[in-house]
Amino acid sequence: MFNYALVLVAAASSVAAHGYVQEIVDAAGKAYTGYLPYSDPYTTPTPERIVREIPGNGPVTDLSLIDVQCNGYSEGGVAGSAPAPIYATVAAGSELHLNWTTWPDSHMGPMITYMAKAPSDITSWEPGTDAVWFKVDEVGKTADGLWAATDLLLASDSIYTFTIPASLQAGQYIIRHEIIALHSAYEYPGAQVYPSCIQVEVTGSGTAFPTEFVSFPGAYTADTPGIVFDAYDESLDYTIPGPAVWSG
Ligand SMILES: *[C@@H]1O[C@H](CO)[C@@H](O)[C@H](O)[C@H]1NC(C)=O
Ligand SMILES: [Cu+2]
Repeated sequence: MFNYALVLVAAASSVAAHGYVQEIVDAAGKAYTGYLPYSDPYTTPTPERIVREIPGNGPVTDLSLIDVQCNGYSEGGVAGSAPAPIYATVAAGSELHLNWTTWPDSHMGPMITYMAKAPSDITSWEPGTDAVWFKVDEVGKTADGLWAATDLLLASDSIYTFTIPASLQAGQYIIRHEIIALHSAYEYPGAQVYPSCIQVEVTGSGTAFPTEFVSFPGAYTADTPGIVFDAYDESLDYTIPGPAVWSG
């Protein structure tokens, strides 16, 4: 049984602690509301979103779970990456702006974006543990010691922007975007992964497609560079986890 007032109190007190993508804006300025974990489940009729359902604003720390794919949880009511009912249409080569809820400045870390092409209808596809993901963007720590999250994200009004590779072949894709918070990443488990999966149809006449892919779970383990890291040692360079960026 859910007590709505208690849920609201819990949401209000934890919003300050973590976060998720609350809005997606395309290059033409069209805005799509993200999956809102503290209101969508209690709204009738259920709002249709382009973002796959997440349980809340908290992180995934066990990198072996399907939870690390789209932030759906493996235990309880939501499948690991249960499909969303609709998708956005975006042109190859165009920018997408991902609007995060206010990110706590204690949670420093990289922001990384992957894509995976759906072999069939995106609104029913679950990649499971298949190696289908390729990285299209990453931002870690600058030479000046500024982190993607929180420094750069806060400086841009909580908007993270990346470009759909211009030569990418058309089709339906999941965009898997994440912050990995490193404030307690001294050992494993410790790094906090905050993934979101956004469903899009990419248009254009491109023909390019990568040849190397990773899986989620699978891409990150305790031994992956950048998962265990002392973020408070400012002398350290940071290696962003995962494969090289594919830019088409
Ligand atoms: C981000 O989304 C929220 C909720 O829709 C909105 O209030 C806010 O203005 C957006 N931020 C920017 C910079 O557009
Ligand atoms: Cu937190």
